[in-house]
This record gives sequence, C-alpha cells and structure tokens, in this order.
Amino acid sequence: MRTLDQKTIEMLSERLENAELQRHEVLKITDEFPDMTFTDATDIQWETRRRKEARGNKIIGMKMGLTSWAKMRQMEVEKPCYGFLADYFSVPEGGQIPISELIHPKVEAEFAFVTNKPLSGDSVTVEEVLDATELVVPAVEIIDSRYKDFKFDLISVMADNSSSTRFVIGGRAARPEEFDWSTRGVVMSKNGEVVELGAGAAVLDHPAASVAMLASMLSERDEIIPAGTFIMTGGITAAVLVEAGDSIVVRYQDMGDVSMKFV
Ligand code: OOG
Ligand code: MG
Repeated sequence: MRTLDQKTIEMLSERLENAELQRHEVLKITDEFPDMTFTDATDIQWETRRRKEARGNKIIGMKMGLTSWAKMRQMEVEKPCYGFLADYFSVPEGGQIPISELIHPKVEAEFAFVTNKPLSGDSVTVEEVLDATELVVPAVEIIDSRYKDFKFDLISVMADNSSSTRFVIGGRAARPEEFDWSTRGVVMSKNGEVVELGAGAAVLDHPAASVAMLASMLSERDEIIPAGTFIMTGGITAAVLVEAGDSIVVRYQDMGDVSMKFV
C-alpha cells in the first residue's frame, strides 16, 4: 500500500541521497512519517536509483541485507531488505577507503552470486538459483546508514538503499557446484585480530536462498533479476565498526582473502 504522494517520495529520496553524498546523518524518516509503508520506502529507494542513473552513475548490482540472525539481532529488525549497488561503490581489493567520505562505516563478510540466467517470481528455489549461477565471489560490504547513531527500522533502512555504500571483491571466485555454500567458512580480522566468523548457512540457511528472496521481493514490483547480475547476499556475521587506521582482512575458506584499509 502507498501512503506518500510522489512529491514526498522525491523529497525523502533527495534528503537521504544528500545525506549520503554530503556525509551527514539524518533523523529516521518514520519519525516524521509514522504511517509510511514498506512500499513507500521501496518507492523512495527506486527514486534514488533513478536520480543516480540520471546523473550518469551505472547500477552494477544488487544487495540483500538483514538476511542473517546475527544482523537482524544487531539491528533489531526482523525482515530482510534489498538495495542497489552503483558503480562508484566498488573499491579494488586491498584498496584504501577514506573515512572522510563516509559517516560511520561498518564492514560485513558476504558471499556474492553472479547469475547467468534470469530469475523471477516468488517461488524460486535454492536449486534454481544455483542452476542460474555462474560464479560465487568473496565480497565484503561496507555499510553506512545515513540515520543518526546507525539506528533505524525496516521501512527507514529500505528507503536508505539498505545502508549501501561501498564493497570490495577479492580472493578467488568459484563455480556454484564447487562447494557446499552453507558450510563455507569466513573469518574476519581487524588489525590482525579475529573479530567475527561464521558459515554460509547463517544467511537464510543457504546464501542462495537470499538470491531467491531478492527475486521474490522484486516480483512485487514486476521486476526480475536479469542474467549477469552481481548480488551480495548479506552479512554472515554482525557488522564491525571501523575507524581510520583499521585494516580488515576476511579469509574465505579455500577462496582466498578480501582486504582493505580505512584511512
Ligand atoms: C542494513 C543493511 C544490512 C547486510 O548485509 O545485512 C546489510 C544495515 O544493517 O545497515 O547490508
Ligand atoms: Mg550487507
């Protein structure tokens, strides 16, 4: 159900995108619009996507968020959300990320899937996702909620493009049949100390289930996941706050490392 008019959708999209581009916090939008719905929030996100494309940014992938209990517990939200990835979100492996470009970034260890067939509808299975997957790629997401103190609800975070801000891919990509993705381990270290660890099953029992859920959520807007889409499936562990000077290395079982330094 929609409760906001087009002018309000555009105003909130602009407010949230300005917060991203000018690196400042804003108040949770549901404080001002307590009756707004998840559909309104999705409209705001798609308006932000339209704004970026109109400015010449390319959309290079999608992400799912809040797909693990660790994340849902950390953020006190009980349902997943999705977002888009713009070209300038991508940081090279081993790269430096200036904290001055962000508000209060956190890092998350994820598996990303690259599809080779379209996926659509609300009944896609894990097997169908694996059959439509070209590669699984180690990926670390840097999230940066535009909301004050990184606190939000599902509707507010959906409108804020699910906190998307940067990502780093690295290590070695694998074919989908190469490993059991539910038991694949990841170990995140900050400045040489292990801070979080987990396995793929943390994400909806299997990270491919997150891709299926994205197809289902997109189908509510008559959108699909086209062949050739890069999809981050969501943090396996809780997200880790980073500051200038922090080095992050995520080791992926048999798939190498993804690393970055915050400066
Ligand atoms: C929302 C985005 C969460 C993930 O992987 O769970 C997310 C947030 O926690 O800010 O990207
Ligand atoms: Mg994430």
